[in-house]
Amino acid sequence: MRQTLVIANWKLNGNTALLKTMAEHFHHVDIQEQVDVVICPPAVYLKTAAVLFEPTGIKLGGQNCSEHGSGAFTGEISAEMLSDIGCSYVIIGHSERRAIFAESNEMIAGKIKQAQKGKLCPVLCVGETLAEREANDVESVIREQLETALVDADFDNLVIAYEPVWAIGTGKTATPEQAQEVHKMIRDWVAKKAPESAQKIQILYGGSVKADNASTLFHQADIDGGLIGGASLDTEQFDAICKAAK
Ligand code: G2H
Repeated sequence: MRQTLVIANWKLNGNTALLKTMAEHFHHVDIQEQVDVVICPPAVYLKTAAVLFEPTGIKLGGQNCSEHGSGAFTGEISAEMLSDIGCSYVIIGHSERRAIFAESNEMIAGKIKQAQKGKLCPVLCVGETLAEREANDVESVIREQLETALVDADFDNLVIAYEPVWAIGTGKTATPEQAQEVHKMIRDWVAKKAPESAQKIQILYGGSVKADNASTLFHQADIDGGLIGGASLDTEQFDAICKAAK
């Protein structure tokens, strides 16, 4: 039985006040028994978050890390640094990083390697655009993203997030059936690469998950939780999503 995992991706949002409100709320609400919860605020808030969330059992993650370990790479943050300040996870290859910051599958492969070397669990994001879905290319696009990013990866220390690009921040969500179909395809792919890991690996759905659609999505056979953007900035809504994962 896989543990359900809910990850908040704050993106370029939030502040100390929101961290305090969230931490205070989750200090009183016991959601940790059946659901693992991770919050990924902007990197500058991680140290404060580590102190505030310590009593809640909620874990922390970075939204990105460098494909390099150290050196002259101004502005970069390494996986080891994230680990050093208390992170357990790091999101890698989010579609916004791929599209806006031109991250290639090869760069993403380097980041996965650094994350695992730095003792973080990478959350690899994959997903197709609307044009790719309409051209019936979903399977080949996702297979290519998985194949290139996960060369030599440790499948026992990895989370995969399926995020159809057309559903991100648009209010459009994949139907539970559409999402389940892709999740099963991803799990079948893992089964071929690392048979012992296929039933253990957590595969999350992301893309306009809200309190009112979370439960149906999370109860699909191969959906093990969610990567939540916009709705994770609202304490009550995020709490409802975590409860839907129970
Ligand atoms: C997809 C998701 C979180 P949102 O990017 O990664 O964002 O829930 O706002 O669609």
